[in-house]
Amino acid sequence: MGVLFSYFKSLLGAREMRILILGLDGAGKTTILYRLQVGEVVTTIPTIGFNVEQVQYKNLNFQVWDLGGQTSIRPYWRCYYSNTDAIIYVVDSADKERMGISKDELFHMLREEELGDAILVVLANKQDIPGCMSLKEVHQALGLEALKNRTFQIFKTSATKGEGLDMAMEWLANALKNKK
Ligand SMILES: Nc1nc2c(ncn2[C@@H]2O[C@H](COP(=O)(O)OP(=O)(O)OP(=O)(O)O)[C@@H](O)[C@H]2O)c(=O)[nH]1
Ligand SMILES: [Mg+2]
Repeated sequence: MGVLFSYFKSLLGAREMRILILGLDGAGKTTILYRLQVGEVVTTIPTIGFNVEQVQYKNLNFQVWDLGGQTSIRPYWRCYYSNTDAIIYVVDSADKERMGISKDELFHMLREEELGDAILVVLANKQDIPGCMSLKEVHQALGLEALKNRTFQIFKTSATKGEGLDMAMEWLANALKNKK
């Protein structure tokens, strides 16, 4: 019995987590995906469709889906929602004009039943740009205080400088472990 139990436990431990990276076009999603995967800044072009990569963090395996964020592509995000363990929602902290649109897309997405259990990580990205919104301002502009019954956390990042991502992934890895 003990052997069988540890067998299933190891199977569970080996299960790959499914993570979606979402956010408006130009927020830095693809840059973040490849920062996580290869640890470097890659030159990106706007994503038409998606990129999917295996990412290892600590002893966890993630299957990370990075979906294009252009207006015409956003309606397709929902095709990828099922079995999602976590969402990394990326915001361009310097794009003040579109913060409202980013908020609307975020809450529209969170209303989807399939994402009811998904952990949420918000990344206030592009913190290296002078005059960008602070973490607190992004939190407020996105109306995150309205989130109820959702495991979530917000972090400030600079994908190009490689700052803040480690902290966010550390938190996410722990949150996912606790969820199992
Ligand atoms: N200054 C700065 N630029 C960034 C940062 N992260 C990404 N960028 C730049 O922002 C631009 C868009 O980045 P992408 O990663 O392609 O954006 P995306 O969210 O994947 O966009 P779509 O694929 O169109 O949805 C690129 O020129 C990146 O180099 C950051 O933290 N700081
Ligand atoms: Mg992209």
